[in-house]
Amino acid sequence: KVFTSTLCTTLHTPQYEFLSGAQTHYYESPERLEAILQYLTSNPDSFEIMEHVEDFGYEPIKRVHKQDFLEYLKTAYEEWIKEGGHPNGVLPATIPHFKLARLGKLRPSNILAKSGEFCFDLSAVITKDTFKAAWNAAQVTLTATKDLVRISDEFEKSVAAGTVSRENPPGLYALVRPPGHHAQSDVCGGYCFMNNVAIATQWLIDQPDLKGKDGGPKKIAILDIDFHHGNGTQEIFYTVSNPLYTSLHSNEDYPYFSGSDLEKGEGEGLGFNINIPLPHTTTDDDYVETLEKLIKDHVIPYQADYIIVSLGVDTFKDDPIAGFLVTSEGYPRIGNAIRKIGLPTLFVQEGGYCIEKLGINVGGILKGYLG
Ligand code: SP5
Ligand code: ZN
Repeated sequence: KVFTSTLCTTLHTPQYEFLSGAQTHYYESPERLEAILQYLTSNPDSFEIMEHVEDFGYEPIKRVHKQDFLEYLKTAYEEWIKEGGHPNGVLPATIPHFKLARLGKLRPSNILAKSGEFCFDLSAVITKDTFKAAWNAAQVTLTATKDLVRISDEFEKSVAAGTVSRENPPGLYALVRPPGHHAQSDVCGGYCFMNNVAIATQWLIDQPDLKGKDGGPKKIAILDIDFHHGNGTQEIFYTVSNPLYTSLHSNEDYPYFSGSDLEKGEGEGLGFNINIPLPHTTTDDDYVETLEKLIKDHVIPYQADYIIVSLGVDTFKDDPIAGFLVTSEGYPRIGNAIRKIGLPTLFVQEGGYCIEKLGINVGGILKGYLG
């Protein structure tokens, strides 16, 4: 089952961003979703598209993001225009590296100051409807997450009754944009504003009636297979032991300042943050082998109740802004490796920018998962 909404393709359309100092078109475009949706729609035997979106309100978002940051996302564009900012949208004017600002002593209320305080790069352009778009992506992801609970309960019953094998775990997919894994609790960047996966994960943990195997909250293992490290998801859960955050990503690319395998979590979270940086030369075989090892060594022993996948296909060999040597034949193998974990899984769309192959690559992972 695929959860999406037309708002994912109509809202949030910045005209440009800056890559290596050059002004380019905005790679994180509505066409990305249209391409994926078109592929899934033309495979009706495998995919059922749901356009129903439930409104979970502000609470689940506030559990992950700070109030002043959310307020900023909501009001930034209007203030920006009032101050003479370019209508393309808000981008940082000054990124605070000053000691006093770091200590939190200087927090000017001016939009030009806040644009840097709450954003870490030149790719997260805030337009008139960016808040609404990010809100919508979070709500679609939450809608899918609620259904994950339902299908997971059904799955457990069927397994107990012996009508379904554990080898065939159910799966759902949230087809959303803007993506989320670079968004931290109070900073946007890397095309991300609200961290959809983190919001969904925290919501599952927060449900009072959802009990895990040990009587505590359900346990979630996050598998981040986007080419870039999910600095946002890592930051949000760095000091807790639920969820387990795991990521395979490039060892020499954006966001540069996070993703080292020395980042293992802190306090109660120590050992629950697993980063596996990989070289640009990573092939299908390399990738699948590393993923299977990650699953065997870390994901299975964690004994999670659910898997949430940050699904990026910017690992693709022809991705225009990223890419390992992964081919379209590699994606079904990746999906199959995830299926073998044997747990109900929610896939949430993150990056992937090679429009012509997005459908087959995302579809490949999902089909590989379905078996
Ligand atoms: C969700 C997601 O995939 N966000 C990625 C944002 C990446 N933005 C900066 C990309 C920098 C590209 N560097 C090009 C190096 C060319 N070899
Ligand atoms: Zn990415």
